[in-house]
Amino acid sequence: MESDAESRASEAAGASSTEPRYDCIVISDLHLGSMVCQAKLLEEFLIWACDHCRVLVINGDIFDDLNFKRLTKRHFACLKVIRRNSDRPDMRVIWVRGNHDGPADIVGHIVGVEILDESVFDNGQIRLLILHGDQFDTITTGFPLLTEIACGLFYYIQKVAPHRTARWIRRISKRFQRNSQVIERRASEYAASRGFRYVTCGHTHLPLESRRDGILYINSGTWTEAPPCPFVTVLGREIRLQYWPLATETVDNPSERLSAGEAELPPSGASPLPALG
Ligand SMILES: [Mn+2]
Repeated sequence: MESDAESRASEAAGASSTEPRYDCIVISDLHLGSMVCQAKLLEEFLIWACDHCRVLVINGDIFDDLNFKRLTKRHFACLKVIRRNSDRPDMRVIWVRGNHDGPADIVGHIVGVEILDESVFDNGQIRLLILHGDQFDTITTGFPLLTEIACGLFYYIQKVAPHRTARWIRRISKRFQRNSQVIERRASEYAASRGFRYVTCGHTHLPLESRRDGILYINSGTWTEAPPCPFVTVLGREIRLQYWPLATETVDNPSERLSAGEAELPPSGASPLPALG
């Protein structure tokens, strides 16, 4: 029998039969094991994504930490979708580590798949550098314990008292937005130094598309905040930041799509709340 997620995903796929099969889809910051992970939506998205791309890249912070006791049934369901699509001849799943996952070799060993520090996607038209982005973060690399404490606190606040503390969160969010700009700048510089014109990171939890000195930077945000949840698609020479659930008007009017480099704002209702990478 079809699960709820499967039937919702096939509904979405049916509604979007004009959706192409993407060359590559990138998502990041799933944070499986955390109580703010949008696991139900993620499972539905993964089922759809596995049928709509040739390469699926999970760009870090797959897990919230290596305490797998925190994974719920729904979190395991997401892993199951990935695993059951991992051996297909027509699709590849690539795992890139994030700061919450721990070292690539350790988490790779536990999960039983190869986990990379960075990855390159190349369809002959777009060469995309894919890495989590914590490498460029002076806060998390400089103060790991502080980051961990603040992260726990932030999740708690989002879960327990999201409205009462909204003002405080907005105030501290300004600081993280600045951090997001640091990562955008340093990732773009790094990509340029390696001869790339396209780079995607996660880590900041703030979806973003920017162009700097001819480098297109896309941050794929997170799946720990209120939907719609962001993901990056590559098709031919077009690279885009999109949101799940898919906006039907985008599907109905493919000609209205933005081409690479044009900023696309999240649909109204998208939470601008950042979280700690
Ligand atoms: Mn993260």
